[in-house]
Amino acid sequence: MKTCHILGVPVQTGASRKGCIMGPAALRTAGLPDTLRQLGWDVTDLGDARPDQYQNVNHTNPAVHHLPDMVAWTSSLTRHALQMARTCDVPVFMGGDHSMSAGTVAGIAQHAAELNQPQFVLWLDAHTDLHTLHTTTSGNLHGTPVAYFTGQTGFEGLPPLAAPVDPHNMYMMGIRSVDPEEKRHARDIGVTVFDMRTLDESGVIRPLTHFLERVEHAGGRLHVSLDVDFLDPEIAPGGGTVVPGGITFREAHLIMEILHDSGLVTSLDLAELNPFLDVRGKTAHLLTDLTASLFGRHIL
Ligand code: B3U
Ligand code: MN
Ligand code: MN
Repeated sequence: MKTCHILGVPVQTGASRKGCIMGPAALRTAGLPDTLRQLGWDVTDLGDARPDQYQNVNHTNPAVHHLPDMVAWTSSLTRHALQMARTCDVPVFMGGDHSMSAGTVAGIAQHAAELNQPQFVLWLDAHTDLHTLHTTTSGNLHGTPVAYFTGQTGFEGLPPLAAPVDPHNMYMMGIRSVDPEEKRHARDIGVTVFDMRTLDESGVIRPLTHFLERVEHAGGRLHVSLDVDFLDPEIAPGGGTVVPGGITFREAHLIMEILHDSGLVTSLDLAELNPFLDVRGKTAHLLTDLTASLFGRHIL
């Protein structure tokens, strides 16, 4: 039986709106752990993580806020993620705002380096989250994890990375809100962005299978990071930075089913669920159902 360890990550200081702290509780209420058990997985819920000790860190960019929180969460989550990756088949991180991924991906990538396998990341999001501490104008640190874990400069005060993810192994889907500095950055470092125009023109299957073939060919490990705002706000209202024109219900399930069938996914983030903004648990249930599709739920 395949094993899955689930960790709650109640962090909300990377976002501008409060509420993501309740994300793990909402996903448990929606039945995520039991849903995976019913699909035949050996599931252990590790409870909620805590940040490490806070330290005084300042930054020259006055917009940046809650940097000590991100530092404390990143060091804690890097350790947790590494440990979980060593001890189960598929770690799942229930956020929590997307600043969580600075730590989860750093730890997961460290494990891939131990195994001598390349780490790939599929970033499912309306945003590229490619700011550094210097380029962010909102100062909301959930807009920075990708630049951090791909090893870009401009993260003074954050833990040094043991194993940065190669930007060429970084694929993004659903992108439709990108700041000018992020655009430049994406181009400069060579991440692959399947924006909404690409998906409208070609559908979701072609870019996804192209990506999965690359992962398979490279013998890579695959981390999926799912931000609530990847999805259209009509089906997923429970996010703090929703953007119109997102992925539909059917596209989202199809993506998860294709990911499952590939057998390549080795870890998962569920980020940015804000139950305070959700409508009767709709988004929490959708995330649970999408995770079920990723873990092998079939219609027939
Ligand atoms: N790029 C903008 C908006 C944003 C990024 N990530 C989220 N929102 N969730 C920023 O604030 O950095
Ligand atoms: Mn995000
Ligand atoms: Mn987003």
